[in-house]
Amino acid sequence: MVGGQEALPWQFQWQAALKEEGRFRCGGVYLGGCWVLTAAHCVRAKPELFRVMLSLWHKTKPLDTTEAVAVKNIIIHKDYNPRTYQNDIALVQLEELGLFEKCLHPNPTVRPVCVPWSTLQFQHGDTCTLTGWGKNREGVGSDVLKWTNVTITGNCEDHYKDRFLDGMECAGDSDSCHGESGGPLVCKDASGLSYVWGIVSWGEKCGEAGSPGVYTKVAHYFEWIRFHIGRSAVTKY
Ligand code: 4AZ
Repeated sequence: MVGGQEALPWQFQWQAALKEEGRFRCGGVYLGGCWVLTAAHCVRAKPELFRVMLSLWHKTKPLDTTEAVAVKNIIIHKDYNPRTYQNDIALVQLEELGLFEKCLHPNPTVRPVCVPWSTLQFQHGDTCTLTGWGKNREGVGSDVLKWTNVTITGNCEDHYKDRFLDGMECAGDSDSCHGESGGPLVCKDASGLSYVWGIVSWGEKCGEAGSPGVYTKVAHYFEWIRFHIGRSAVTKY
């Protein structure tokens, strides 16, 4: 992340981290039940190789509340295109605990974010919050979770031309960078509810004025998410 400041432990309770073979790979966001949302380009390996970390703050030093959960299944959008990054979205289904139909121990430090149901809920000019452990301007990843405000922008077609495709969103001012991928851009509605508006996907630079970061526009995939989670997340949470 270019700019931004360190979060407090437990400040962003929906934040997830994906580790692959024990190494930090990407961000993610908890949707409730046994489901975590991330970018498709983050999870191009077998489920067995991943662990989802929740209630994590320092990348390598877990808190007492940190949970590391195995992955049962990964659902990558069938139209994900690794060349264009279109449909860069994936659902990570967590492994259940023992006999219970639950994937987490009771943990008040982990809470889900809402999934936006309409692409009109937030718009150009709205300020939202990006969180992650990605690289700063010097190319160094952060040990502790950081956050920054970003503004949803409308100038992406102008800037990225035909690389800006359906299901993508742009945001600027502060910027995401390598290591933030899969993590959330969260917007609050007037009543204070938090929605995952974007998933960090790609960009040509980090933190250059006039070169916005590109996000997967989650509202565009509401039906896809609902189809795959079905009633499981709703009934189990
Ligand atoms: C990356 O390499 C990356 N500034 C993520 C986001 C952006 C650029 C690069 C957007 O994962």
